[in-house]
This record gives sequence, structure tokens and C-alpha cells, in this order.
Amino acid sequence: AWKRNQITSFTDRDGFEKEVVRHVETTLARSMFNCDEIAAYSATSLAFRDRLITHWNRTQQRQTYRDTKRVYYLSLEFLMGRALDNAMLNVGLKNVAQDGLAELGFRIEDVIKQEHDAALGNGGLGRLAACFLDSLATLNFPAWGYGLRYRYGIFKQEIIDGYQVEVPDYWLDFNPWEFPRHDVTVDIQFFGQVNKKTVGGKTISVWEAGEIVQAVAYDVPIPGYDTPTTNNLRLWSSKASGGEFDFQKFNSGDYESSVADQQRAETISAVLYPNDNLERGKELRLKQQYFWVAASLYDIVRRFKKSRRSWNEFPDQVAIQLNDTHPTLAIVELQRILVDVEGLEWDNAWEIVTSTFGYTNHTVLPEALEKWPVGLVQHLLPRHLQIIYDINLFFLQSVEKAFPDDRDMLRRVSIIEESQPKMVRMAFLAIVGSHKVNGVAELHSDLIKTTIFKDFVEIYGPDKFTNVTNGITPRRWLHQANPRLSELIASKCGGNDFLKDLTLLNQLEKHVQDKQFRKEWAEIKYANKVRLAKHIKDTTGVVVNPASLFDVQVKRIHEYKRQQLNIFGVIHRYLSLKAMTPDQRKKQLPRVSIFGGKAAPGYWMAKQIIHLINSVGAVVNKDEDIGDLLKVIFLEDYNVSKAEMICPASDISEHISTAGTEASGTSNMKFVLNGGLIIGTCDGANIEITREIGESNIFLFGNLSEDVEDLRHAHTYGSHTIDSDLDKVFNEIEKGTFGTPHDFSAMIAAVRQHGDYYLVSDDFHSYIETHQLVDEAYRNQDEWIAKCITSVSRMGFFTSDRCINEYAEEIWNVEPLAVDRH
Ligand code: 26V
Repeated sequence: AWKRNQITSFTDRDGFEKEVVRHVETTLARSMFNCDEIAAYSATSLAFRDRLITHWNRTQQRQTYRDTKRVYYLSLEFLMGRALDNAMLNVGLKNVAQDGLAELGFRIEDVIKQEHDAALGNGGLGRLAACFLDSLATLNFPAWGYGLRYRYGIFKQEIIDGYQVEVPDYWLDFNPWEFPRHDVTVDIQFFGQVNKKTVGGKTISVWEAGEIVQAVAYDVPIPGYDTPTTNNLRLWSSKASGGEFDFQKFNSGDYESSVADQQRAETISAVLYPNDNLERGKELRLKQQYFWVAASLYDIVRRFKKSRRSWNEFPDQVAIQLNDTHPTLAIVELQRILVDVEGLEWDNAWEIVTSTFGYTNHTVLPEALEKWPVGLVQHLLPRHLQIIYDINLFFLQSVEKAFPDDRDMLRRVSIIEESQPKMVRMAFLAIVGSHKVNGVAELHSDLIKTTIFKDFVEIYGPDKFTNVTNGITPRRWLHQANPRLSELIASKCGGNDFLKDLTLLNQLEKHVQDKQFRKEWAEIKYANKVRLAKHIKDTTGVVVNPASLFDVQVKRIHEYKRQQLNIFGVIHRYLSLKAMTPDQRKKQLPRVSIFGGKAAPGYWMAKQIIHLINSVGAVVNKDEDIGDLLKVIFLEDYNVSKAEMICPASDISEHISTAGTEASGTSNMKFVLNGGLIIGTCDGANIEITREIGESNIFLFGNLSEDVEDLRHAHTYGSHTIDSDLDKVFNEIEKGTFGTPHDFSAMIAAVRQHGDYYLVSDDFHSYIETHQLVDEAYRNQDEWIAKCITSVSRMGFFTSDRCINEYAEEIWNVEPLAVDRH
């Protein structure tokens, strides 16, 4: 019997301050006299980290002792953002820290800002994984995340002369939120060949590796909100194996190549691939995938084996969710472990494998579907390719049996695409190796069943395919990002319970007509806009009037998300304003168009879009005829912590993808939850948001998903006339009003000459008209605020808690396991 650690469990200001001072003076080896904001941040983080780790230990002990089923969420991306504010709020001691820091001479907001975002993701998919971790812990599910510990997260974006410039994001200098586990390592094999061996009359395959790289675990504690449950995010870092190979080389004088080996090993976890929705079959990316998957599975299997159960119980103890196809090799790796290493029969092993995995699809864009050249897989993972071929063989045999007359079916559904070169279709492998496949919003889940995965619905029946509409964590995206609104809501909803049961927001609706409530609501929105206006001034030098309508589009730059439609619309507004008399202008509503988002470094067109936005801003923002009536802002380096400032400050945000292309979208949910309205197409989760909040509270426009194919066909084979207003916009660009016209000729040609694949012209008229409706609605502030409040009150469905409960019930079959409070 030993005494529970008392020191680190501070509960009041005094206790907190003592911890901060202790960390400054001992852990950081500094004097309180030269404690700056960075030291204050470090010490505060260490104080909270100590607390979390006590909870973390208790949670892990309890989960091990009870030995219930666990969920493993495999994701190549976890876009976590900052941890300190989140930890303080989830633990419920932010006020204590605020007072303590104040007494030590610091403003808590300044301290929070010292933290570098953990930016281990590209966009929606990575942020979804982060929201899921928050919900899993809050709901007390025994769950681990597994990912890669990139040395460089998504690049930092700088805007120089109106163009994006990428700067490396080296974020690990000081990271108090991770615990290196130098004792938790796994040797990962690559290359080599497969030999057959006969053991006791049985022939088995033995993979003799050509290269071994070591995986080292780094653990990040994930605190739940208002619960002691603290789950684990395990990130793998790559290191030279340091085994005999290297010493041999080193001793034989081959110093150079032994250092080169080390470099090569460390390269695996060096950098996050900055593409979002574009697949380019790079060997290093496949190495990353296998490295991470193999280390994670080894860890999962090792944990399972401790309980000494039979292999058939594996799926009762383990649920593994594949976040997109990136971890699909896990299916093959588990089959390999069970058959080659553990000696199970193929069919028995395969039953275990398919019962264990679930696969989530996040896109229907064909250019994003992962395919790997067979030759590359053969070279890097020779045994895995054999297993993939066997999986495919047995699968195709069963298909042939069920559809004996359909030869073309076999070609269409084969995991191996018979192209030049042959390719492994990862999505098909993921479907065949999982018991459930889900899309991320209703429309998207319907689309995958009727388009890219149609044949698989025929083969497996419809029940294998399901929908789990995405959600967001209200802890970060309301309580943390918008503390004043959260407090106002709490005052009307009977306290903070709504943060754990978001449907309680519906209590707001009875206060919609309450004048005082509306006034406070409007004041909070205004204050949030003032804060963003200050950031705009500080970072771009442009002064914007916070009384203007703030119109925001922040997300990755991609043609399918149609930032080009937005900026063409802005130019149209500018031309209309220019054509007015001064008297007419006085009657117009002032607007600020705010853009933000990164372009993949190799995505040339996306970079041109950024340049056009900046070029338009440069002209409009200094036009004295226009003044406050229109400002165009591009915010540099959009990331999670900036999103936390931007979402609360928006009046209207743009979710305007070509119908059928945005699987879900999640920022749409963040903006509405923060009391903004949205303008959007009938796409992704916009459709369900409309159903929940009501048609009168959203500005929908544009063609429907079911009409897209015909429209595209007409562009290519019929006569294609451009919308006349859009034509005027193009003519103005071509006149040189926004700089060298040649810079933008490809963007215009995409619409005029190249078939307008994203339907910019088709939707332009209704987009412009709908923005006029936005202006009109905004003039009636009372009505506008009422719409905002009503919308928020109906957003309960979009919490990631609901989403996680659906996964738990429909896909994972796991139950929560509460940890005692002390
Ligand atoms: C794909 C690839 C392809 C290989 C190169 C690297 C890379 C990195 C990420 C991805 C993921 C593309 C799919 C994706 O991000 N989908 C987004 O998922 C969100 C969460 O479900 C959803 O809200 C967005 O609508 C969807 O675009």
C-alpha cells in the first residue's frame, strides 16, 4: 500500500500557484524573477499535465483490470490544435488557473497563446479525429488513438506578394503534452523476401526483412470533459533500429552509411503529407502507412495477449476503426500475424479480421481514392502483396459464385486493378476486410452506395453500409472558443449540462423573443467581431468596421469547395458598387469578405485562387469610392487556433461546394453553433443542418447533386454559355483591373473553355441572388439574431458525442467504463 500522489492534485489557487512556482524553479530551472510568458505557459502546462497523468494512470489501470472491449481509432492525422486551454476547461480548473496566473502577473489569454498548435493534419479529416478523441474520453469509452508523431506538421503559410509561401512547421521544440516511452518500441520490417518453411508438416511463409526501423511510442493524454477518464493518443516516431546491422557497419568503418541509415529511418515520421484529397503514390507515404499500422497492431495484439484469451475472442475485445483508407494495410497485417506468426487457419483468421475492422470513407472524389502500384507493394512488403492476392482470390471466387453470369463484375470489383501498371485499390480492400463501411453524412453515404461502391452493395447487401453523420465537440468549438456565448447559453439552459448533452440547447428556443437576451447575444457577437477586426488590423494592416456583415470562407483551398465562386461574387459586388451613384451607395450594407486556407504545395490552381483573392483585396481595400462598403481579407495560416477566433466572429459563412462533392463538412457546424448563419449548397451535412434548424434559417442555393452529371455532360457535348454577370466579371479581370490578366487566365479558362467541371457558371446567378437575400435579412437585426438563436437551439444533433455513440452502438459494440472520481 502506497500513498496516493497528493502534490499534483491541486484544487485551489494557492495549490496551483505552488505547482507553477515549483515547475518554474525546478523543472525549468529558472527564477520567478525572470519568468516570462513562455515560462508561465510551460509551468502551467506542466502543472496540468501532472494532474492529467494521475487521471491517465487511473483510467488505464481500470481499463486493464476490467478487461472490457476497447476501441482503437487509426488515423494518419490528428489535428489537435492547442492543449492547455482544453485541459484547463475539461478538468474544470480554468478559473483557478486564471486567478493564480493573475496573481503571478500574467493574463491567461496571453499565456494560452504561447502554445504552438499541434497541427498533425490537413483539414476536416484530421480535425474530426481530434473531436472524436474528446468525445470518446468525455463519454468514458475505453479508447486509444494511434497515429504518427510527425516532426513537421502541416506547413505554415505565409502570403508574400499575394502568393502562398510554405514554411516548415517545426513544433516539437518544447512539447509538455507528450510522454516519450523509450521502453515501448517495435521493430518494423521492410523489403526483403518471403521464404517457405515446413514446420511439423505444415508449410508456412517466413518474411525475411531487408530493413528494420524502430518505432518508439509517444503518449499524449486526452482528458474528457467533467470526468476523470483520460484516454491515450499513442503517436509513433521512427528511429534507426540500432541493432546489430548498424554496429557492424559502424565497426567496419562504414560510418557514412550507418549515419545514412539513421537518416533514412528518421525520415519516415519526419513530415505530414500536405495533400488533402489528392493521391500521389509516393513510396515514403506507403512506408509511413505500414510503419504506423504495424507498430499499432503489434501494440494492440500485445495488449490482447496479456489477457490469455483465445483468438476467437479478439473481436470481442478489440474494435479497430480505419479513418479513411490510409490504415488499410492493418487488415493485411492482422491476417499476416494470425496466419504466419500465430498459425491460425486462413478462414478462421479472416473471420476474426473482418469482425474487427470498420472503415470510414471521407470522399467520393476519384483523384483522392488511394491506389498503390502492385510493383511498389511487392518491393516494400512482399508478404503483404501475397496476402492481398489471396484475399482477392477468395473474394472473387465468392463473387463469381453469387454472380455466375457477370464477368464484368469481377473486373470491376477486383482489389487489383488490371491497368498499366497494376494497382491495389485500397478502398476495395478496406470494404472486403471490414464488417461495416460508413460515410460521414446522409447524402454522402447514399452517394457511395450508388456510385463508387455500388457493386459492393449488390455483393454484401445494403446492411454492410451505413451512415454516421459527422459531429464536432462543443467543448472546444463553443465553450473554449466562445466563452461568453457559452456562459450566456448556460444561464438559459440550467447550467453547463448542455456541454455534455447538446440537445439541451433546445431550451434556448423559448427565449428567442426575450429582448434582453437578444441584446446580450448581439453584444457577444459584436465583441467577437471586434477581436477578429483587431487581428485583421495587426496581421494585414487593413482596418475593417466591426459593424459590417462579416462573410467568412475558411477551409482548404480546393476547386470543388469553390473559393473561386466566392471571389467572382465579390468582384461582382465591387462592380455593382462602382456603378452606383454616391447616394445609392449610402444605402448599401457594408461587408467584409474574409478568406483563409492553405493550398496543397503542388496544387497550382489553388495557389492561383489565393493570388486572385489577394489581388482583388489589394484593389478594393484602397478604393476610396468604396470605403467600408467592401473589404476583402485573406487571413494567413488558417489553423485550429485561428478557427477558434474566427468561427465566433462570423455573421455568415460559406459552404458552397459543387453539390455531391463535399462529403460532410464540419466547419458548417462550428459556425452555426457559434451563432452565425450559413450560405451553402445542398451538399454534405448542409442538408441535415437545414433539416434540423429549418429552411428559413439557412441560405441555400445552386444545382442539386442529382443534376450535376447532366450539366457536366451538357457543358462538354452541348453548347455552353456562360452566365452574363459572370462574363462581366471575367471581362473586368481580363482588362487588368486586378493585376496581370495572364495570372488568372487559367481560372477563367476552366469555366469558359474546359467544361466548367465545378459548375461555377451554372450556380453563379443563384449565388448572387442569394447573397442579396442575405443583405436584406441582415438589415433586420432583430430578425437576424432570432434566426441565429433558433439555429443554435436546434444544433444538438451535431455534437461528436452523438456521433461516437452511434459508432459505439452500430459498429464497435462497445460500452463506456466510468472511472471513479476521487
Ligand atoms: C486524402 C489523402 C490522399 C492521399 C494523400 C494525403 C491525403 C490526406 C487526406 C486525405 C483525405 C481526403 C478526404 C477528406 O479529408 N475528407 C474530408 O473529411 C471530412 C471529415 O469527414 C469531411 O467533413 C469533408 O467533407 C471531407 O472532404
